[in-house]
Amino acid sequence: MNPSRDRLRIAVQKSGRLSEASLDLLRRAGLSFRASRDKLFLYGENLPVDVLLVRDDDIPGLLLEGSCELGMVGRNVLDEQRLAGAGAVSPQVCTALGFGQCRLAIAMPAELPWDGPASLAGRRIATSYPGLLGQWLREHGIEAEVVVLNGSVEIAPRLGKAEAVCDLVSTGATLAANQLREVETVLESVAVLAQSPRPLPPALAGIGDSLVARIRGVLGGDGARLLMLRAPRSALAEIARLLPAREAPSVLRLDDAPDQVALQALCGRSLDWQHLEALKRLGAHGLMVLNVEQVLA
Ligand code: PRT
Ligand code: ZN
Repeated sequence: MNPSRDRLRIAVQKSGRLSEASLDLLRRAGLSFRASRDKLFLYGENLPVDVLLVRDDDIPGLLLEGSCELGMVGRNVLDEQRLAGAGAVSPQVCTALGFGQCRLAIAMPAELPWDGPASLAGRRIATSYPGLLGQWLREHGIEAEVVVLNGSVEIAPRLGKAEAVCDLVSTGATLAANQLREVETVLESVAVLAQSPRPLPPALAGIGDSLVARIRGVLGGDGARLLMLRAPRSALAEIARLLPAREAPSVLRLDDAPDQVALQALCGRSLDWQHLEALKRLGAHGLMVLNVEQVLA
């Protein structure tokens, strides 16, 4: 950690599955940036925040050593490195980010018998995640040989290197193309916003809090809708009961119609046509639904 630093650093994947969504989230949190000539940094233009572009595997280490205060990385990478690390400290998860969903799963060639986890006993399992797989095997009391590979795990059975694999899966197409059958889930993963376990220097703490709050705000707005309507005052209680609202609606008095009110309610993504029709039946009119861009709690 450099105590003289007055700009916060956030690490994101330089080029890969998480890159675009990570940068998009930062833009939606209000950060605008320009690239450095060597393309390793994005300089924040309107906030004292710089984006470090790195391999995803480097992000937990950068957070641990304090070279970056925040990072966006798959839970799979974070948990694997936590298990591999000897130290007690590890980066803290601030929030899940809603992209990069996948699962670390065990798969076997379709022709091999599967009768539950015990079928893996004595087998060789190829993986890039020895820490997570090892933990799962211990939890299930299974002795198997873990074969560590850094890539192309799914072809290990065909090469005779292993009888099973433990790899990331999203659609399952890669497993199917290699005639592998998914049998167990070791970890459900998603990209997360992680924070360095080191205390932030005072100059950076406020910036960090504000960036995390903004990111939470963007995520909180995801799928949220603002419902606006007018209704008879007498129907208010029933309307409030029906709304899939996140909090109590705001009710405004109308000077020109004392028996009517205007109502605003922040609703989740479950607000649908059935709700609107039911509200109309209760006497609501002038209904409007707007998508919410940001929420700052
Ligand atoms: O270069 P760098 O080290 O930064 O990138 P990388 O190649 O290590 O990572 P990358 O970009 O492939 O993945 C980054 C992160 O995206 C992972 O750590 C996961 O958190 C997340 N993620 C989400 C995935 C997948 N989905 C995924 N499907 N990571 C990898 N895969 C691979 C999987 O390994 C397998 O080869 O996609 C294949 C399976 O996909 P399906 O759709 O056929 O099931
Ligand atoms: Zn990687």
